[in-house]
Amino acid sequence: MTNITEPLSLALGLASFRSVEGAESNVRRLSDMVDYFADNEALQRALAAGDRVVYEFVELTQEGSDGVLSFGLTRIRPGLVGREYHMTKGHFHTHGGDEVYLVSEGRGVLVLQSRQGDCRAIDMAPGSMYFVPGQWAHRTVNTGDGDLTFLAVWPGDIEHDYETILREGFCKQVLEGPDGPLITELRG
Ligand code: M6P
Ligand code: ZN
Repeated sequence: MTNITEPLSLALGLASFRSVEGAESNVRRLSDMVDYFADNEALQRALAAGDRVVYEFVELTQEGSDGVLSFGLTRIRPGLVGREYHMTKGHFHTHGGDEVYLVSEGRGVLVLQSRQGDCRAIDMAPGSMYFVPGQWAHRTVNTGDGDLTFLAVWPGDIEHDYETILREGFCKQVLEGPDGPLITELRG
């Protein structure tokens, strides 16, 4: 948890975010992603070769309901588990709360799913921003050959709900196809 009361300027890199007092570093490895990737056999095969990092993020979380913002930088390494690209777990915000992304490097797909079952997949590219309305679950997928790095900004008073995604999965999967990423509709 942080309490930032002075103006701040940060380069969009994990190291500069980590240098802020109170920054929380998170690493998600293959072993943290069991039940998230669809092909469990492929996940177990990959794990046997080593528990590699799928993504890292550094968060500067501030608590408060008076317009306080939290923000973080996420870097997803390139890679596949079976035919599925490396991705974040993805989550809903328990009581809503919008989120904004700004991509600094890489190529990817933002998968969005509303509580009513609407489903979207939006291409992500450097220099573009993405707005996630509060009621939509969000997952980011690295479809490129290099890192996918993006800034995220969200309200200080949200809570993350991973349970719904674990239970129900996402409505779309992003898979490697013969001519690039292939987005398959699972439902919705
Ligand atoms: C971004 C934000 C964070 C999120 C992180 C990792 O930084 O959306 O809120 O925690 O990515 O994603 P996840 O929590 O789904 O693992
Ligand atoms: Zn979020």
